[in-house]
Amino acid sequence: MKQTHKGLRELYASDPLEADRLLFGRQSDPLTRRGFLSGMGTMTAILGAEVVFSRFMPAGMIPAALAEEETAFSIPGKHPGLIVLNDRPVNAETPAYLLDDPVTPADRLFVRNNGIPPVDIDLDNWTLEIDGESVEKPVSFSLAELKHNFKHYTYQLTLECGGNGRSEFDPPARGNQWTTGAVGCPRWTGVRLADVLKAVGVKDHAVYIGYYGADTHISGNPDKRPISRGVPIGKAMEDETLIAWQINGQDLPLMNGYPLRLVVGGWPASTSGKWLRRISVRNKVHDGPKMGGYSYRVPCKPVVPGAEVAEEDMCIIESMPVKSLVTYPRSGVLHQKAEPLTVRGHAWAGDLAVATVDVSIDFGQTWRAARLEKPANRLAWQRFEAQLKFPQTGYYEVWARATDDSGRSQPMVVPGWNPKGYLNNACHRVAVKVV
Ligand SMILES: Nc1nc2c(c(=O)[nH]1)N[C@H]1C(S)=C(S)[C@@H](COP(=O)(O)O)O[C@H]1N2
Ligand SMILES: [Mo]
Repeated sequence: MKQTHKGLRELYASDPLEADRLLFGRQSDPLTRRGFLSGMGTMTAILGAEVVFSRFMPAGMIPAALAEEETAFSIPGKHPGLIVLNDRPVNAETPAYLLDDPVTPADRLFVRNNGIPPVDIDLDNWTLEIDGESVEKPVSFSLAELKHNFKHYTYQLTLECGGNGRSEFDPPARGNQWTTGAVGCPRWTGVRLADVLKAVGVKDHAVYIGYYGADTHISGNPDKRPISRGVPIGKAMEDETLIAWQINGQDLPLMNGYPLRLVVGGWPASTSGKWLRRISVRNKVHDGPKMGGYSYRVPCKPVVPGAEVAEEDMCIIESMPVKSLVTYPRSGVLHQKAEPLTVRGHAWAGDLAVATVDVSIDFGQTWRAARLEKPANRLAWQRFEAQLKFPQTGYYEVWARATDDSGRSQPMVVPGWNPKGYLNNACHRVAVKVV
């Protein structure tokens, strides 16, 4: 929890009123905190409870629960075991051992916010606008219309942040220091983006879609958007690309985009817009915030670690690369030598399927094939399992390596350095002490 609250404590030390504004999510009278009373601010979300007497709390004073380094707190609707990497904005990842379920429970799905989530969501007046240069005529749907007018589909879809694994890059890349836990694969229910776009009428020259959410910029500037990304029209029109309102049969958690979000399986999760209010069908590559520069883009050609790369030599990340995660046993486990050890986890490969998963207990000298299940549907992760025997007592590492159906495997070491630390699909390793 050490790094967890650092940003927040620093901010309270340097600019307490600004910290208040960011965390409580609205402007207030600095003396009375009036204005914090209604709605759910980020602070409420972080503390997991409303600050009942917030009106009496001196302005600019950090809540004790956050000031104390070791105090455990969790994000409402989220498993307390998630590791909070940043509280400004809220970002939290899931330890590998908590991702063991074949279908990720909603409370275990990571959270990646670029801005401040919306407060006071009014479902009756929530609309989704479809507009842009490449629609016949802009159309607005209420939530009820969206749910009523189109057929519902449920798919299990892998959502992985493009920056998952960033913490391993050297030289280090700035941004959330994700280890392995910015990934999950719940079952999503919604309507096909393609059905909605076809109903609205898309022109032939459509190139890209871009989303707009109801979250606000971390600076508090209402004219700035935290993020607005998208995908080429071909990906948008795939059967599995959903406008979803449910995870595993329940409303989306607020932090995962309630009440409506895009889900684009297999692509960087930054394309899956949360708190979805608007989709623009563009006649060019979408140009919203975090589409250009170094955001979610990597050098088009490999570069030397630490190199300066010109913006025009950066390319947008599309399908995510093949990857796997050992979710059982938990790293650091003690294991009895006489017993075989069951190792299991998931493997996924962006737009592709996983063909094989191999495991090693001797630092990659020898590998053996794990049993690999078929995905529940296209773009869902696949379960693998292997029984391992250990020749003698001692320290081992179990390594897992997946290969996609085009023949590409995960690298053993951190792959292609890039300025912002995306696409680290190196093999996952867990420590096992055999006694
Ligand atoms: N409106 C909006 N959509 C967003 C984001 C955001 O900050 N705002 N973050 C994106 C990024 S970078 C990721 S990795 C995923 C994270 O989804 P999750 O928080 O549900 O796990 O949401 C994406 N969609
Ligand atoms: Mo992300």
